[in-house]
Amino acid sequence: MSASLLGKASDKGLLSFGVHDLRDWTYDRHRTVDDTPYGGGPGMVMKPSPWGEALDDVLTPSARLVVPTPSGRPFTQAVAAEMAAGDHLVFACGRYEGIDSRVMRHYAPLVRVDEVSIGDYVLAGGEVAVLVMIEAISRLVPGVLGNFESVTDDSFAPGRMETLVEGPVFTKPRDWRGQAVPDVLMSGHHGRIARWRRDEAFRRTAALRPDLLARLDPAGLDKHDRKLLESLDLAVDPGRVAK
Ligand code: JAH
Repeated sequence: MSASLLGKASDKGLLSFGVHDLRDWTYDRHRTVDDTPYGGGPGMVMKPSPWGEALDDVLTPSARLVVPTPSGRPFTQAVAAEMAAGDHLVFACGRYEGIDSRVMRHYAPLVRVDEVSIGDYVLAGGEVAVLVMIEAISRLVPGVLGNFESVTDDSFAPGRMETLVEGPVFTKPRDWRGQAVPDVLMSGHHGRIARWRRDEAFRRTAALRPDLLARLDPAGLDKHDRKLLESLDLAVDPGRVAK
């Protein structure tokens, strides 16, 4: 968090970060944070008491509590944007099999509590997921990116008519190891370039993210879009693409 984009944002005073060691809120010789799960089963669960002591100290009335877990609601660009609007985020990183569920319930009446997942895989703990979220959230804070256009132009940026993944991008040289940049990008025809990029975005989305295509708003499709979608090998019926 002291490197690159986040480090610069923090140097500029746009954001600040703090990190805490949960064991600072343990009072036994072994600084115990885990115990065996009620009901049996493998692994260990994080004890509620150190979390309660820590969060009582760290949370503020305007804070939001964010808990990374594979069983959380999906962390999306829209969630990142919503979190970027907040003034204080507290991330509670679990280890082992996770945090005693009563901790999240205890704080829910006091602050906004979100259990979130950054994807369907299991990490060794929440820390890396939190770094991912911090980066996604921080770049949406005004001034952090420097280039406002890069935020609004994002394929996942909320408020866009359609949500497609971006097509391929190219830079100099025009020819590289036997591959030329597509002619249309060298043509200077801005309308044709925009259309080509949109077609490529549809093709790539159909191939790799049929889930996104299935959620497309039909109001955002013109005749050309519909024809292109019909030509694609879709897992879903093109007539239903926009549900
Ligand atoms: C693993 C606590 N969605 C990614 C993700 C987030 C958190 C965890 N795993 C994956 C995790 C062990 C303990 C959290």
